[in-house]
Amino acid sequence: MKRTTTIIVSVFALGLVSYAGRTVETGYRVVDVVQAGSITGTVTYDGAVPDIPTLTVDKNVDVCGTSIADPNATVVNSQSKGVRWVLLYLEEVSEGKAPPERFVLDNEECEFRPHVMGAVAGHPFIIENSDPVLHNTHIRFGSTLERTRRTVFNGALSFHEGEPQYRPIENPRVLRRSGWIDIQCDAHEWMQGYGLVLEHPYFAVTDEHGAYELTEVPPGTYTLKLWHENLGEQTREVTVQPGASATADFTLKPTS
Ligand SMILES: [Cu+2]
Repeated sequence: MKRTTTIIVSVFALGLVSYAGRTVETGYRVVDVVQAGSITGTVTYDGAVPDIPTLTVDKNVDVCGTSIADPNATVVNSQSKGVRWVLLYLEEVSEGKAPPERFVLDNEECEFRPHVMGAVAGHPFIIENSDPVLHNTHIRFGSTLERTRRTVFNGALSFHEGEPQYRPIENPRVLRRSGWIDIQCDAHEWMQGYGLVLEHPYFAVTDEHGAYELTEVPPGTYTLKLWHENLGEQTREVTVQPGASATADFTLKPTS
């Protein structure tokens, strides 16, 4: 899996984010976006819709079931050919809209939900466990192909046994710097997810129809990047006119 990490270098510390008593310097400043525009589009697959392999489960089958759809498979909508779990993000945005209050990764039905996500450095990152089973979420910076992978979170997530409903556990953690992250469950080897931590909130992940939208974008010209775990990366220049919506559709081809 190829990943580009050039986006994450910040030369100027423009903003400070304070969370849980810690302060994180970032290269991004929150401002009122004047005449904001947006970038929307669809990512479609140019090829036969791939089958999703079924994996056999032999652990915690009472909760996880005896099989699970391979979470690392390429997910293509059979009608629209839209590709799900494609991450799109802008490079080098120095100021703009406020990030969401928090980012949530859930362990649910023995999968990571979402499978691919974006987050903003220095902002609350919540790991939940919605399953009545012990999960062990392990987050590392860098891709699985890199040898120097630093663990940023490694924690067993228990559950509330004996209650009529299991409550989510909230473990607020701060991802203090930007970069790609791998998310694995050390208890269930099929559980895998990916994330990109940025200094700004201009990213989106495609839905089940391959659609995405970047909202409240300050007018200007940007480098829009696309990443899919199996289908690679693309880059495109996109200009957002004041108050207007720009369209950027992509096509992904099968890898040989
Ligand atoms: Cu697990």
